[in-house]
Amino acid sequence: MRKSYFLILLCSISLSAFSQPYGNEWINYSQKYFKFPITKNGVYRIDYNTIMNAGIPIGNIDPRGIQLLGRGKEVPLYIQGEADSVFDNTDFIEFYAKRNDAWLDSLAYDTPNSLVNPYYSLFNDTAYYFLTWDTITNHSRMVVENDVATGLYSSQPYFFKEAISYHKDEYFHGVTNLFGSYDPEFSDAEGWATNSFGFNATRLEFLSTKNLYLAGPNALFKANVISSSDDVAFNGDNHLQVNCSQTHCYLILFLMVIKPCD
Ligand SMILES: [Ca+2]
Repeated sequence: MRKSYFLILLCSISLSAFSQPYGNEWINYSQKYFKFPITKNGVYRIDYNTIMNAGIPIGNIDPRGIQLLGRGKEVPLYIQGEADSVFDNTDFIEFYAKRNDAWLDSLAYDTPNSLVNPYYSLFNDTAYYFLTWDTITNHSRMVVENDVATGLYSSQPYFFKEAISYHKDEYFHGVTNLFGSYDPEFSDAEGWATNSFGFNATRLEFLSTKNLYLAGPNALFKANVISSSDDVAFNGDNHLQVNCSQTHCYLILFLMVIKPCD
């Protein structure tokens, strides 16, 4: 009877493993991939000498077949001089790349919406990008605009700009049990935030909104606030209150009074 249970369990694990993707299906094992780290958002250029020094046989590669992959997607490229199918020593590759923020971290949480800081990764700020090539000549490319009549456009009175302020001062371990142990999974209120502040303390945060256009529509304000009070053994858990007015928001930490049991 015990053997029967064992066989059923093995079959179950086997079916489960084959039915799920591994996450590396994007790799074509007949191609070579050169990987490089990105730690800062921005526009990057890879020139002929850099490619040669990396050992990529660029003399044998049609630049139209060059492809860049990063953060789970193909990255649109601008390749100067690729139309002649030869990567000359004055040609180059340009692209926009982003470091690793918390774009994938929500998957580590029991509840994805519990992600505290979407701008700072729990693990690493380095994203690796992969350069490869094949014989296909219609990979993702930047659309080149040659519009010279910019004077015909009228200027806009305003535009929306995102101002972001985030902190990575202290790591909060999230929900604890009655014994103070942390959940092994990533849980509510777990992640990087400001230093903690206690009862009756005040915390001020300033967000720069340079060149504010007052005649425009209202701005949208969003804040992620976590509370990690675990003071129940002495005074009862603290509660956090967030208040916003037309001009500013403020946080209040107040004490929950525990009514003694009858
Ligand atoms: Ca060329």
